[in-house]
Amino acid sequence: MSYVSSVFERIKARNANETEFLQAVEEVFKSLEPVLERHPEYVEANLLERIAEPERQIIFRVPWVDAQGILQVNRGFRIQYNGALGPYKGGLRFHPSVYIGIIKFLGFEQIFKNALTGLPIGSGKGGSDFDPKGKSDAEVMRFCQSFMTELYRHIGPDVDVPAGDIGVGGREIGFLYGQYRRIKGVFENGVLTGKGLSYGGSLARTEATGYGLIYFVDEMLKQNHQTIQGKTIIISGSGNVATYACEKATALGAKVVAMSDSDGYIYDEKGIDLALIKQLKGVERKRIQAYLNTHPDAQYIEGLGNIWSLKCDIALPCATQNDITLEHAKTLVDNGIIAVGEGANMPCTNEAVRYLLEKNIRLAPAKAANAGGVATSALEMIQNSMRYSWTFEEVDSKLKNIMITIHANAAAASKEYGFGYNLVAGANIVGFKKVADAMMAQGDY
Ligand code: NDP
Ligand code: 2IT
Repeated sequence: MSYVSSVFERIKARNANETEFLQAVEEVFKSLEPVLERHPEYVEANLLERIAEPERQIIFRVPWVDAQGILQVNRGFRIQYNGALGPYKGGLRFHPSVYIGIIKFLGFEQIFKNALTGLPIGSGKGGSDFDPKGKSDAEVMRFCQSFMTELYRHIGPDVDVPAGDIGVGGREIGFLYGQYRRIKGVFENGVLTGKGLSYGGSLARTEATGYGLIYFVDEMLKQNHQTIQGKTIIISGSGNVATYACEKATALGAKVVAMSDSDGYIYDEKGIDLALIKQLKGVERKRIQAYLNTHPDAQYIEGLGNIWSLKCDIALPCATQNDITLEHAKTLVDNGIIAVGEGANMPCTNEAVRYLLEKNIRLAPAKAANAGGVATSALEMIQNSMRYSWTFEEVDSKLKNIMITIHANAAAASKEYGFGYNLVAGANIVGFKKVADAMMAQGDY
């Protein structure tokens, strides 16, 4: 059995039932065989097994009182996965599906993503099985305060810097920071990113993941002498990433014809009315179906998977993991797709990834394509340290350069290690080598 296979077998045995985590590990390990052949020192240092094991996992009780006065209990998580490159950095996800396997897969992906940004950030991830849907602002505030009452002792601007992810946006980060400041008694705003502009947030952080995704996809298309202009695009999700992917794609001359939420999708052949999506999903927190109230010509179709049966040039899954299965990938290919850009984390199953690559579809992998969010979080940390803010244009231009550089580095590594133009392998290799070298240099055993 090869070194990679034997390590993977041990990881499987030790983390049975954590399916999403094992899926993420398997996908990364597949790219690393040629790297390990050229670098026997990584094998000697058992680097694969070390990198897959989190440095620290914190699981805690989050009690809070709901609007009816009933005491609710949720489970909180923070995984400090790898600190070789900098303070642990990564988002918090509030969603009822959250369990250790989800947080671990996200934290594992974050190691390589954060390394790809070229900025000094290690990897962390956290969250809770709390469901913000249907909760009042006051309930969300009480939950966030209780969550931070335990979390504060584990984080800090030079220790671990959480941010948003599914179910955690500007409102939640505000409540979390308020409680951190109250408990610590210091104005230490570099402890969280994705903050409001009034207390140290960075301009363009809200837009960064979606904009960065489009910069990356456009760069990928340029390798084939194409651009995003004039392309028909389908986006799953209608949250932070989906919204700003839609905004930038539209600004660059593409037409987004469908977006979704967890209940179903809207198809509007005239092009999605993004101002309305922002109002419905971002401000009013309604279901996407309400789009029909003002756009009766559009169609609403229940169920998430169906969105990939629509004909398009580019698919941008920006909702959640395992959104595009092998069956969906086959339908997309049959319908003439040219590219897939992963805005969400692990939105394609491993079988879908393999199939799309086999069919020569341009695939922008999540670790690279959605790294603009965390990269801009790192820019927010830099601004907080300087006690100074850059303009929107300054941050946006740094973001664009970062995305173009990630693309170039991933493409070069893929070629160097015999994968041709395969950004999935290239991104895994660049991220892995950077962290592996830092771990080797620091001993860490
Ligand atoms: P939001 O909470 O803002 O939006 C999530 C969107 O996806 C909503 O439309 C939601 O629908 C839908 N969705 C969530 N979970 C499911 C599910 N289980 N099934 C179907 N639909 C679902 O999250 P973000 O936009 O921040 O995150 C989207 C993805 O991007 C995630 O994979 C996240 O990890 C990733 N990401 C986010 C970054 C960021 O900066 N925010 C950075 C990099 C990656 P509904 O409204 O019905 O819940
Ligand atoms: O998956 C991700 O990269 C994020 N949710 C953003 C993390 C961050 O720290 O900005």
